[in-house]
Amino acid sequence: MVGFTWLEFEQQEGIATIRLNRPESLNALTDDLLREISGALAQAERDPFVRVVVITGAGRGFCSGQDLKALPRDPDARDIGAHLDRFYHPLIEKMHEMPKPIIAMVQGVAAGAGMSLAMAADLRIASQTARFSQAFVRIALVPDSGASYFLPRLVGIARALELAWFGDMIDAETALNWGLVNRVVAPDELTDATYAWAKRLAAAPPLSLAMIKREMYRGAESRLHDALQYEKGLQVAAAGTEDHRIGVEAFLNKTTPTFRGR
Ligand code: T3D
Repeated sequence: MVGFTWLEFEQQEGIATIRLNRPESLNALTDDLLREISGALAQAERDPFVRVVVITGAGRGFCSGQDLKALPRDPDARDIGAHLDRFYHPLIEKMHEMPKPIIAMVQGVAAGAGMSLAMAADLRIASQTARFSQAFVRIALVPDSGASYFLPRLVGIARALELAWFGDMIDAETALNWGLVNRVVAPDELTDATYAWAKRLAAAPPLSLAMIKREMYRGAESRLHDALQYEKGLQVAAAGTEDHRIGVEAFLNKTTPTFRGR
């Protein structure tokens, strides 16, 4: 297993946990940390024993976005487009395309690209302490790292514009009401609630989960006719798996299936 400096990577019972570990800056994203998150995801994707990924932050925050203290003082001295292409885009695309489910476990603040990171996960469970901000406008930037893609899909265009134009912080309850997070739980229940879902997903048929992920994201972008055709292709593949046979047999025999990912 590759070692990491800026995050903790643990693996247990089919669940890989990636914990950003720069708590003094609320886990602000440096190039090194971004490189390590991509590396940890690649490791989790390759490892056949990993079925689910949980991404979270150490300390009182989830992630405060780009480390503003790590930027060159002279804005002309950097190419932000190249920086996004090199460090952010591969990570966000990897999360979106990775066949395994990713859960963001959010405590405290998720701001700027830190909020994008949470939105690029498939599910979000928030502590009552969670807060979300499209902080970009506060430093005269625009939402990046997939925010313009994920945010309107999660909360609708009017709320996406409200969040992006004002850059205000919203609390966990608002995030839940707006559809930005799946669940809000008490701070001391966050870990249990997250790993209860992670364990259920780790025990579910992995090929079905992978196809459901592709199907849902594709469906959200397609016309109905195209979505129906795409669903059909995936369903033909799902029905041909050994796990499908195992699932049907278990149902008929009133037993609990053990899925094999085949
Ligand atoms: O190449 C590119 O730039 C492309 C990518 C851009 C994407 C982006 O993410 S742009 C948006 C970057 N993020 C922000 O603008 C958020 C900046 N942070 C804040 O506004 C506030 O810190 C928070 C609202 C997130 C939290 O406030 P609060 O009061 O809970 O905590 P705090 O005291 O402000 O922060 C605690 C420490 O973390 C503090 O350090 P100190 O004073 O104790 O030494 C603070 O400076 C540090 N910190 C927080 N956010 C960042 C940070 N340090 C570096 N970069 C940060 N983003």
